[in-house]
Amino acid sequence: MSRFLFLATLLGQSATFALASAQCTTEIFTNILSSRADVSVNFVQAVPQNGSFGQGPVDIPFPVNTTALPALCAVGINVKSSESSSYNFGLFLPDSTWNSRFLATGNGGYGGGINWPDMGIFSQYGFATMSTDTGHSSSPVDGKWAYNAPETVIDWGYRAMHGSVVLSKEIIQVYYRNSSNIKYSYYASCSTGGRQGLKEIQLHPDSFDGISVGAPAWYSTHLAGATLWAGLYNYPTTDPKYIAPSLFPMIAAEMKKQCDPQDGLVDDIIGDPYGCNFDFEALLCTSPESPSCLAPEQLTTLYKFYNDWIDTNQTFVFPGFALGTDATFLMSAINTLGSDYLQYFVYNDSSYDYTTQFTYEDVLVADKINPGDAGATDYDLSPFHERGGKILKYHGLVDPLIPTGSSIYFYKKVVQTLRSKGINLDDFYRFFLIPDMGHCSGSTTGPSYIAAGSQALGGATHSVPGYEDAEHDIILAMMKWVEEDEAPDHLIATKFVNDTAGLGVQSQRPLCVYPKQAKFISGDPNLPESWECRSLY
Ligand SMILES: *[C@@H]1O[C@H](CO)[C@@H](O)[C@H](O)[C@H]1NC(C)=O
Ligand SMILES: *[C@@H]1O[C@H](CO)[C@@H](O)[C@H](O)[C@H]1NC(C)=O
Ligand SMILES: *[C@@H]1O[C@H](CO)[C@@H](O)[C@H](O)[C@H]1NC(C)=O
Ligand SMILES: *[C@@H]1O[C@H](CO)[C@@H](O)[C@H](O)[C@H]1NC(C)=O
Ligand SMILES: *[C@@H]1O[C@H](CO)[C@@H](O)[C@H](O)[C@H]1NC(C)=O
Ligand SMILES: *[C@@H]1O[C@H](CO)[C@@H](O)[C@H](O)[C@H]1NC(C)=O
Ligand SMILES: [Ca+2]
Repeated sequence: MSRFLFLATLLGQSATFALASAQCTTEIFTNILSSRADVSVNFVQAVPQNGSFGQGPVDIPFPVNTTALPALCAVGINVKSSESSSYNFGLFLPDSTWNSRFLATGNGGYGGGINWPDMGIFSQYGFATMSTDTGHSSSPVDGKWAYNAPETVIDWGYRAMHGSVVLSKEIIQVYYRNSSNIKYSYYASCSTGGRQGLKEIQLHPDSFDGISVGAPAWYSTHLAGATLWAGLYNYPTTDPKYIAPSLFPMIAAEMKKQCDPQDGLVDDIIGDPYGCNFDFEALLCTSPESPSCLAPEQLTTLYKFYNDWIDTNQTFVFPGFALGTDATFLMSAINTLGSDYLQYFVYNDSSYDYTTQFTYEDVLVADKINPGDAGATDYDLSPFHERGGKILKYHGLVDPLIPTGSSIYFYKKVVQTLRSKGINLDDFYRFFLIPDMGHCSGSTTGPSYIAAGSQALGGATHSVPGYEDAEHDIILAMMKWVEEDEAPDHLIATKFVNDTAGLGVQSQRPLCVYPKQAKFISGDPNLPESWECRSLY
């Protein structure tokens, strides 16, 4: 029996075999996968220490090579998922630095492409990492690929992620044949990536021991509807209710003025938007000539953006945005993240005129069709709790794309579902709001970097330079909780000067386990010890 055939017979077995060190060759992977007629190897490439890898512009969402990699084996795999669909996934398999752990990462929006950049970051910790293109190729804001492609929508919904996770684990077990089994499996990603992580543990609680998910796009049908709605509130531009983009800075300034102090410090950061009883009427024009103010009709538009969408029969549809969030992105134009979903995922009809036809009824239609069963809407996370899984979730408090309130809503729904089963969420699911952070990463002045998915830091390969520990790095916090049963009672977010690691730390601040929040006590506000996690009331 040839060595390759012998290896192939190991597939799926948990035996540890002492053979030569792992070989990064096409034959190895072809043989590992020889029993799977639906699977083929796209490429296998050995990347040297400090090497780079990527697929260039064909990987539309991630065209830039990830650099400074540890020595690893880069692998591309294709899986046929139906008669009319297939998906690809990529693996980074570190050579001698493998930490005996697996970590999967996800995608953004409707984007199709392998997330080599985040795989690169997480491989720096020693993880064998995986990302799937979810079965198509597109930018995050382009949903046209879903037209007439229901099987591809299923791949995007959950099938590509799950199939890739299962196959990756099998490949990894065989590839590292002189190592122990995979000790732990993890997930880390944001946005659609957050949805993918929650969906995977809802469908397959055994897939991961721990997940770190940010700003999850978990309520696909309602999120897309609300995204379209936000643009339509402010449409057409000739309507008296229209707010021109040039007015948004003035609105933001009024929100800062009224809502900044509630966290105990006036510092240009709204740490407690839900504790702010905002007086919208302060924005009203005091005379017809006032240059920068709103008419009553315009105020109505703003009310809608910052309040829950309640529709027919007093039904809650989706949360509004947190006070302090910049409405420019969603209210300056009708965003394809909303309109493409209705046209291509729901109605399969590019002539569907959302500008005149869209109402709450369309959200109900979307729920009924449930494109790709993508929504991570199963609030009963008890199976994941029972298998010992841990969830670290976070959401920026000025997320202009996915309302912060949608993560709060999900959390509360899980509380409502599990409390009667005697499950305390703090035992397995902790949630952090990040003041001043936008969608997944980025803040003006606030500390928001925690080394999470989609948070690449300038001047660093991974983690929080100078603070590579479970208090500052959410990946290490997740590992500590899973592997040492030590739950984080807070995290500390970091702001580097110019968001560049080498320039030093500008400020750090605790992120508190929801519903606690950081209140300023005294001292230097840039130091975490000047803040305390306190209950809301
Ligand atoms: C397997 O790993 C052990 C420990 O790292 C090493 O001593 C041994 O030489 C390896 N065996 C082979 C066949 O690579
Ligand atoms: C790593 O690669 C980069 C880019 O090729 C190069 O500039 C740098 O000197 C290398 N660093 C080391 C330590 O080899
Ligand atoms: C990116 O990496 C790929 C694979 O190693 C390589 O073929 C390509 O030349 C790289 N592109 C750039 C711009 O470095
Ligand atoms: C989508 O629309 C096209 C064009 O009208 C039609 O040929 C196709 O059957 C539709 N597909 C689905 C899945 O409804
Ligand atoms: C609203 O309630 C009425 C009366 O119960 C019901 O007939 C109708 O279908 C409801 N509409 C929606 C959109 O839920
Ligand atoms: C930070 O960026 C600004 C604007 O690009 C620049 O003027 C400033 O010099 C930078 N500061 C440092 C310490 O590099
Ligand atoms: Ca403040």
